[in-house]
Amino acid sequence: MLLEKATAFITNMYQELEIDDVTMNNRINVIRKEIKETNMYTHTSEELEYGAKVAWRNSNRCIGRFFWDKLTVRDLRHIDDEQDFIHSIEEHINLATNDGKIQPMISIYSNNIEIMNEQLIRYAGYEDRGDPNSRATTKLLQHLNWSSKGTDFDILPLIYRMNLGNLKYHQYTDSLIKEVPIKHDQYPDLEKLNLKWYSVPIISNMDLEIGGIFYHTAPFNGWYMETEIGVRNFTDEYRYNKLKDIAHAFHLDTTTTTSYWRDKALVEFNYAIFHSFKNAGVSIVDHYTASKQFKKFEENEQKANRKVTGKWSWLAPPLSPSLVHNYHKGYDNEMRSPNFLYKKQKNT
Ligand code: HEM
Ligand code: NRG
Repeated sequence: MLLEKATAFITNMYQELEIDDVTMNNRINVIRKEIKETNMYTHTSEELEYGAKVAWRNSNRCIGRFFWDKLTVRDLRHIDDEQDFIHSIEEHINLATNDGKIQPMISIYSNNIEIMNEQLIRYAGYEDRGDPNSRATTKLLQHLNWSSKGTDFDILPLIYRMNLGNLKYHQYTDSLIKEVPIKHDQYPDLEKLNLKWYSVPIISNMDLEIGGIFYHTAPFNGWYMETEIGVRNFTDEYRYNKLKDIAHAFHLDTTTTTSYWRDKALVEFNYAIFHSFKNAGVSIVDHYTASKQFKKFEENEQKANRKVTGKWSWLAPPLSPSLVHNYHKGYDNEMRSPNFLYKKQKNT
């Protein structure tokens, strides 16, 4: 089974990269021998890099795939020292943030290291404040004796475990995390809500599968699409739930839904998210541009004779979805390999 998956991966890779058949068959033979002797095989750094890029290309829920080939892949499988690990995570955050000009990046570790965070950067969640999505992680940290300020925006520390040892946490230095205050050029009251968001979404709870091998610790990032923050994180009732406060900052009549205050507030707020990031010099994409880029991706894939798979309900942006092309067509949600997988099944 592993040999079949390895062979399929190597064959795809070598054909796409136009490497000759002799080299390809030699590599498959080496892998066959390694699997026979050890029940495992080891990717070369080149295989890891190509595998991670194609895993992004195959991510059906991602609208950002136009840039799949522009992924910086850090092969960190050799790291086994705790301080080296922490340093390398901080380095990922620093290099990916890149003073605001965000670089798509993935750091791939050995499975002896585990990361418990959902994203490397997230805000804590308490009973009455913060991000409700982080309540379980925050409780876990409190068990580990983490103490925090208890604000709406406490950055959660990195929670990790090495070689099945004890859980530990590491608090990032403040200056490492770039955050963007949210303001609106026509409505100064918005700034008074003191909303802010971190610059870089670095997903750290998915498995990367390449040629039958699972990398459990492989945090990756691109940049935000504005609706992720504007439509979901601040607006969902089970997240920051701020739509009414935001509408008041925009002087809208919130006593009746027929004033369309919810819709109007949502549009202006997403405008504010986008321009706050832009003015702070932090990469972000609006949903129209992202959708146009995705169309280009579809065209590129067609030229390369590959079929684009996708999950429609995730590719349609949650703001004015019918105004972008991908709302009006269907996608096949077939799962390709390499890919990123949930560790535990999520219902979304
Ligand atoms: C999901 C945009 C880069 C892999 C998403 C989503 C958006 C998005 C809007 C949906 C998220 C949600 O609704 O919660 C972008 C943009 C990028 C980018 C604008 C800029 C470069 C990347 C990179 C990777 C990646 C670098 C991996 C190497 C994924 C995966 C998902 C996803 C696996 C599904 C996550 C899940 O199921 O929770 N992306 N993405 N994306 N993206 Fe991207
Ligand atoms: N919606 C989540 C982030 C999910 C992934 N989005 C990206 N990924 N843009 C949130 O924090 O709002 N990426 O790799 O860039």
